[in-house]
Amino acid sequence: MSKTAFITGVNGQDGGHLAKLLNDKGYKVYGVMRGQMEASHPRAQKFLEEFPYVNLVFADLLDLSSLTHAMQEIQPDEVYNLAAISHVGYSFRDPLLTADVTGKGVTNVLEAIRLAGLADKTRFYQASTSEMFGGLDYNRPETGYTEESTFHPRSPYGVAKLYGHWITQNYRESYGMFALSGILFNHEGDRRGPEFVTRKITKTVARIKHGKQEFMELGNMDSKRDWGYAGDYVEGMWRMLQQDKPKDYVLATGETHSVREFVELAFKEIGLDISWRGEAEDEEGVDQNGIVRVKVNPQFYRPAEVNLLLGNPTAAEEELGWKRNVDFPGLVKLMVEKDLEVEA
Ligand code: G4F
Repeated sequence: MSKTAFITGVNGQDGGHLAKLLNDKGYKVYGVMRGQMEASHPRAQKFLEEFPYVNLVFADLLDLSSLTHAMQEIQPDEVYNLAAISHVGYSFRDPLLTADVTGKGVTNVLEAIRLAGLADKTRFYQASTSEMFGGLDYNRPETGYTEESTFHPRSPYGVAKLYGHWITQNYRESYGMFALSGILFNHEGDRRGPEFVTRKITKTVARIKHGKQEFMELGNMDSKRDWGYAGDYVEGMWRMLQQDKPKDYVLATGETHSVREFVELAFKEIGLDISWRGEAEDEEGVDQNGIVRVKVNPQFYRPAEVNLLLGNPTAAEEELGWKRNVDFPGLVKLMVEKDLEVEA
């Protein structure tokens, strides 16, 4: 008998990668799309063109009854809670909605599983995040954050995710549920939304190559992230739920790179060498022909910033046999190549 999976946030970046992975593994896949949409809604139609094997469920993370009905009907073996307000910058503008969706929404999904009488059957994955660590000097180990590192979130998003992380642990301890969190460092790819810095850069580089734009505007370019490929990370999510006992894991590459380095590599893909002049808000990236390609716009700064993220995936590698396949240059290349096609 094939297993049944239920994915919230199925139309997000990770949702798409995971739906494909689970379908390839023979799962029957259900995915939640938010709100009162019908299957005939253009957004649902577009999604189904790419993922015809996903059974769409119209429920809402803020609505416990819709989730409970879905659990009763579907009786999933595995639930992956990927839905969230996931843009850190946006969470400063709408901290309460972020708390409701990204934080309280996790309890709604856990409660729905429990109320449907599935606490002993259904395995639950929570999408926790490296944003919970906060990147502050005092809690940053030389070898990268692990499952044991201290949390100090630096955004309403990070705070809401930390609530989701602890409530997952609480349901595991209180009700004996097979509930765990994957603490994932930044993961990107050709399904990434353009509001995130990597996709914004690769999309703009492609537009510059095709003569549609002359330069890009960015915020903090000193920020460093541990960037991996989302397609590799969903395999790790699945492996976590196949363990004998529920346990949280970090997924990361173990390397960290600045936004500036990402910019340089992306421009190299279209034959432009960027050099830098000026400082802080006056910094500019100039190509070998003297044309300004990168400017700083403080509009993209955040009220509090996570300056450096570096993860240590040793436990996941040793205990789950997980490893990433795409390295940093490979990630930049695949994203630029995709955007060169899209923007052509
Ligand atoms: O791409 P970002 O918006 O991702 P961020 O904030 O690291 O969050 C992502 O990774 C988390 C895991 O650690 C996830 F939990 C979260 O959901 C999301 O997927 O920004 C990366 C860095 C930041 O330091 C930001 O300040 O890039 C800096 N940045 C500089 N200029 C910019 C820009 N970020 C964006 N989005 N846009 C800019 O123009």
